[in-house]
Amino acid sequence: MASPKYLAVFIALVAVFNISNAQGLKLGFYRKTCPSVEAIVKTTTARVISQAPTLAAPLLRLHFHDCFVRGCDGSVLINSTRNNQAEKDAIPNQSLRGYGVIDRVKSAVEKKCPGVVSCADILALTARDAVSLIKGPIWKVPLGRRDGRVSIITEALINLPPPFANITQLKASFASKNLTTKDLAVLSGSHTIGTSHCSSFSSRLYNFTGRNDTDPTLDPNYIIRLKSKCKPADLTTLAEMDPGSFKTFDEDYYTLVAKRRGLFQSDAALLDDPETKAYVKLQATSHGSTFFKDFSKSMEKMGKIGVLTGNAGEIRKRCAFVN
Ligand code: HEM
Ligand SMILES: *[C@@H]1O[C@H](CO)[C@@H](O)[C@H](O)[C@H]1NC(C)=O
Ligand SMILES: *[C@@H]1O[C@H](CO)[C@@H](O)[C@H](O)[C@H]1NC(C)=O
Ligand SMILES: *[C@@H]1O[C@H](CO)[C@@H](O)[C@H](O)[C@H]1NC(C)=O
Ligand SMILES: *[C@@H]1O[C@H](CO)[C@@H](O)[C@H](O)[C@H]1NC(C)=O
Ligand SMILES: *[C@@H]1O[C@H](CO)[C@@H](O)[C@H](O)[C@H]1NC(C)=O
Ligand SMILES: CC(=O)N[C@H]1CO[C@H](CO)[C@@H](O)[C@@H]1O
Repeated sequence: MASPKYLAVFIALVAVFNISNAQGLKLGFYRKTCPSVEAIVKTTTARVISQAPTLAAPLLRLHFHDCFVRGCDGSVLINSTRNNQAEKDAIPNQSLRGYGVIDRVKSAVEKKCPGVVSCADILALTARDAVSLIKGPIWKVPLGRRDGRVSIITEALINLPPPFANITQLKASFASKNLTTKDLAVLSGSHTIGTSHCSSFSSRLYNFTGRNDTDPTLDPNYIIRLKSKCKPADLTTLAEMDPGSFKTFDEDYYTLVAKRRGLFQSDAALLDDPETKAYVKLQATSHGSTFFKDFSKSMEKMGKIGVLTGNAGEIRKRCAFVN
């Protein structure tokens, strides 16, 4: 009788199937446990964005910073404690905003379905809704992320590419998250919204190689304009990344980069690789013919990085604290 052997194979298959199932996110994950979650997130986000459209950018960036450090597990939201310095306190995070919005959305969801929806899922939904509310694309957000219990300051520095990263470093950073060179070109288009502190790019204006020089890859006319906005050693002024339309999600970013007016070295670096360069030129000349479609696809991929599912992690009650 071969049945014990078949039984073993069957059990093994079930185990494998269950594991791979547990690792997947699902559309409508909360259909039974919190059917109104997407509506609550959307209404609350819309209320915020209609009053303060500039908050859409930081909400999108929060999701990115969450996903690139320990996966999309809400770890970016955890506060430091006496014994632990969290991601929040790392240099790249010092310019993050929007935590209050996430808390507000989470409270609204908790009121309806206490202890059910993770902060990581709320972050993913809020980022999506915020972008779509400022005329950006809308994308599917499969749900079922669980919240992590760990947030470590040094991991933010290691995992988030700095604004002075070159193309090799950027491609490697994205590849380490299973994102492609195309995803890099596409997701960089996020810089069509939002603002940056002068300090994130002022070396390009004043001291590029330590000899009081400028970055030769930056349009000299644009340098004049940026210098009038950002004085040397200015740590507080904010510059619009896509001047004139920094509150609207559009394809202008690629027009700027193609004109050598990308704000960061990491933006300019997209012209240093044949694939990313071709993408920039295509979107610049075709008025973003495929940008929204591409962006939706890449955001869905980003939202799946290193997620915790099944029984892993927890559903945090308050996003700033592990339970
Ligand atoms: C490719 C590598 C990337 C680098 C080096 C980078 C770097 C930066 C820096 C330095 C800032 C300005 C922070 C400040 O000084 O205030 C910024 C802002 C921003 N980034 Fe990125 N970023 C990258 C990719 C992304 C991705 C993938 C997204 C979203 C999916 C994103 C979304 C944003 C948004 C929306 C802002 C504006 C935030 C605000 O207005 O507060 N970035 N980024
Ligand atoms: C978490 O820390 C932030 C500053 O990093 C602070 O503004 C906020 O009040 C803290 N949250 C709570 C609930 O203590
Ligand atoms: C990118 O930066 C790394 C580290 O500084 C350096 O080793 C590499 O040569 C640079 N690559 C390019 C293409 O500039
Ligand atoms: C990338 O994909 C590999 C192989 O599928 C997987 O082992 C790894 O965990 C993934 N990394 C991330 C950050 O998702
Ligand atoms: C310019 O950079 C060099 C080398 O990093 C540094 O020693 C110098 O202090 C900087 N100059 C100014 C004006 O910040
Ligand atoms: C750079 O500029 C600073 C401040 O204006 C000046 O003190 C320094 O001597 C200059 N350094 C060089 C190498 O020109
Ligand atoms: C929003 C936030 O938590 N910002 C923190 C970033 O890190 C600095 C110092 O490391 C803190 O002072 C900020 O509160």
